[in-house]
Amino acid sequence: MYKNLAPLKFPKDFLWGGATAANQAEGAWNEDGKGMTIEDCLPFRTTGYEDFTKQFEFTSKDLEEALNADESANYPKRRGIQQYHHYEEDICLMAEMGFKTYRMSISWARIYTHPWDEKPNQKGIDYYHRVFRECKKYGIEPLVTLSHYDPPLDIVEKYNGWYGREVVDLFEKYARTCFEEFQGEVKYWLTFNEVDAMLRHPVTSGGLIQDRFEGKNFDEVIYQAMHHQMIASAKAVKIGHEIDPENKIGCMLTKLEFYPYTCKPEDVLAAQKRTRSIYRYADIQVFGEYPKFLLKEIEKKGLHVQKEENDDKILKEGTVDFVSFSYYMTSCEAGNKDGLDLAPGNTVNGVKNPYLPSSEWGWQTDAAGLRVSLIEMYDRYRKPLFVAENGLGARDVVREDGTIYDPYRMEYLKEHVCAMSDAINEDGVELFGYTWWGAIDIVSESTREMTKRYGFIYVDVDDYGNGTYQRRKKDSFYYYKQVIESNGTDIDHTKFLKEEE
Ligand code: BGP
Repeated sequence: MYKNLAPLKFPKDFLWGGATAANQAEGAWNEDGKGMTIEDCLPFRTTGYEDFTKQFEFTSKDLEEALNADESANYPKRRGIQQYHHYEEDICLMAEMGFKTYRMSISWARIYTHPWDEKPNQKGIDYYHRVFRECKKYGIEPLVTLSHYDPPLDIVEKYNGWYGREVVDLFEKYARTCFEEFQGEVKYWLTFNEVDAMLRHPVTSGGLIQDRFEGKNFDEVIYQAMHHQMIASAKAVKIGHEIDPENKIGCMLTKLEFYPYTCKPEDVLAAQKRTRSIYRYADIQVFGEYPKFLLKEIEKKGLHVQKEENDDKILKEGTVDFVSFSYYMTSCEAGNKDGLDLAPGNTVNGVKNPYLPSSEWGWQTDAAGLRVSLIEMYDRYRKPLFVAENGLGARDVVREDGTIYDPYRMEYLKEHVCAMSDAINEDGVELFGYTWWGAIDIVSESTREMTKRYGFIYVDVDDYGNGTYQRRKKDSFYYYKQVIESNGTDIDHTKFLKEEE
């Protein structure tokens, strides 16, 4: 359990809040002119993934099945938690906790039914105006992700996802529409969620279905698609600044931290290499050019990444204002993993750390690792940092009296607040906000379960869509309210502790 070294202290305007993603929360997958996304095609599969690399396997056959599925089929992202019809209630509950900010995403397919449409889908635009109006009502600052794992299915089918260079222009049009339509309502933006993730799960991040690239080096396809996303991100940043100089636009990466399994130099080298790999693309978004180690990797793999004449200039002109990231857990890495226990993490497998506890899904909780990560990223980027995702997925139980007693979530939050405070007050890190992942229970990205619950607000729906969708405050709802009210200084959770049932 991480204990803070220095007295707890946060900047007076620290942006406390919570996060969701359109594809995991909105539901209403085919309502009011929304086009299909790849996420609408991911079926629920019995869980128990020990190997996280398997969770995103997806073929053209799976796509065919999804397109021909009837109402009885179980595609959890199609229903989410029906936030499309509950957003007022959800935002009101967030306001009750005292949120200063709400990180959410806009679904491209809701803004343009088909990405090539001349005109945007007015009903989709109107929905987000309503959401931002609710946020404003409570003084909650939206932090909006333009692309959170839900590329329109149209680009998958017509351009093979982000592999097609045409998608850059389509995304630029979408980004421009968002910046123009929501000017004055939104000033904090992120371009791509977990920008490095395409290298681990290309289907949801890039709309890349491997069997559609017969005869091609799929590695090369991914690096090409990543290049297109980098160009799109840079163009979006430039447009966002031109349309509203008030806009603060950040990148967002999956902050994974790999500790050397032993002090053997080979383990140290292996851990450094694996941790460094997550910075490949955030480096481009921050520094406006490919880092040497990524160029070296592309060269050594013998890959060819097609660039267009002005691409270097576009990257240089589209660098971000701040760096945000997701952080859940840490792993170990070893030069030789034979015989070592592996442990799953956020879309990765690592060597199990014998000194850390594990969640029911095997993710190893490590608040000190958040402090390590903050130091590492601030030293690397020297830009303001924002924790865009941090949270604990757990199996919550509704007790006899209807309450949901979740001391494990309070403890997780408590120690990560301590770690952030020390990073700020001991290590000089500039950190300006924190959004807990999932502000409210939502469909798990990797397993598509509801059982893996993150929220301070319980939603009555199960893995199969059964339930009332009624919202209910968990005990941790009141704890987070206390943490926010005290600006992170009153983290004592003992008054919330009860007898285990
Ligand atoms: C991150 C995603 C989020 C969220 C989170 C938790 O990778 O950005 O969308 O899902 O992981 O993961 P999961 O939902 O798989 O437990």
